[in-house]
Amino acid sequence: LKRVADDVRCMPEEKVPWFPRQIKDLDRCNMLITKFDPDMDHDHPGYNDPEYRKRRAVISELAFRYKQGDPLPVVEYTAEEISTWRQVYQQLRSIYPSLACKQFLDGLQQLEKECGYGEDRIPQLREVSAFLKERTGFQLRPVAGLLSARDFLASLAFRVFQCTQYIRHSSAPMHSPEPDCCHELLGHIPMLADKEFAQFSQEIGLASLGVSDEDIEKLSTLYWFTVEFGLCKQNGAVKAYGAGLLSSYGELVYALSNEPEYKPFAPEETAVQPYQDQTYQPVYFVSESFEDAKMKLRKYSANIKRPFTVRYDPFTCSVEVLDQP
Ligand code: HBI
Ligand code: FE
Repeated sequence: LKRVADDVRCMPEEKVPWFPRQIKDLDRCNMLITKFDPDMDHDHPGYNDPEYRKRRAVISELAFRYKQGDPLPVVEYTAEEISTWRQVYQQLRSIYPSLACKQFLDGLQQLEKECGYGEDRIPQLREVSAFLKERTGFQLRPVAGLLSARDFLASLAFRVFQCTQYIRHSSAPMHSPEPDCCHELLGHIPMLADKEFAQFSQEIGLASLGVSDEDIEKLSTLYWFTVEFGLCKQNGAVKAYGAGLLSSYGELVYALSNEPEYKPFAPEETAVQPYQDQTYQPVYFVSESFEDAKMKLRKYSANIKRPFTVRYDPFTCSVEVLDQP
């Protein structure tokens, strides 16, 4: 294997989009998509609430200023914010035992025991990141909102999860058009404490580095139907592991009812399935296991056209770029 020089003249296909090589480069992966944010989206429950928008601006600023390696910012949440969290926590917590997969329930139980999870306070990213680092090597970094798929996926290659720190508007505790801390802390974090799932997430990230916009779109759709809305079989029953489901009472109940269509997870097909970001999914994909999903994803990724291969070096937290053998 030959190392590819950074100099683009050495690359036959010059059109390889920039991608982060070192964990520090994630400071440049900060392209926000504003379509669901409360300053832009007229349907956002906080659009007509100047206080809420001011609060969001303060918390956004913490994320904009953050550089890799800085201590994670601590937010002192207000009584109103904690009350929103409590409602979300109580309602979801009551249905997890029957609807969530085993890995999620294990992770959540550990977080409740060791990381201060509970209905009375909103966990801080700093303590959650330290917890994950010990379990699976994942760490968090603060982000001000929805990121571009390319930037979001790239961070996963480094086992970095970009995490929002604000909470949804108090008038709509059961729904948020954009990711918020309820979605991250309840939906994503318990799963990221699972080794197999963490590996799966990093591999989607590695597969995304430097690929075309079309391939980003497909990987993003795969991410959507697995990490966000995935179902899996467990002891003969179907359970939820997707964070979009595990942070939405309504869709979690719906996804595991008789109403939606189920299809077996098959990356080639899943990657081109149209999806919904405004309402419930019309179809969900069911994995046999994370092991199985990971193997299928690997096979899919190996077929993505890229004039080089990448390998993550955990000692230096960097991506090695190698010529195709
Ligand atoms: N940005 N902050 C943030 N959180 C997400 O979960 C997220 C994102 N950007 C894109 C995205 N998720 C996915 O829908 C895929 O496009 C990768
Ligand atoms: Fe998410």
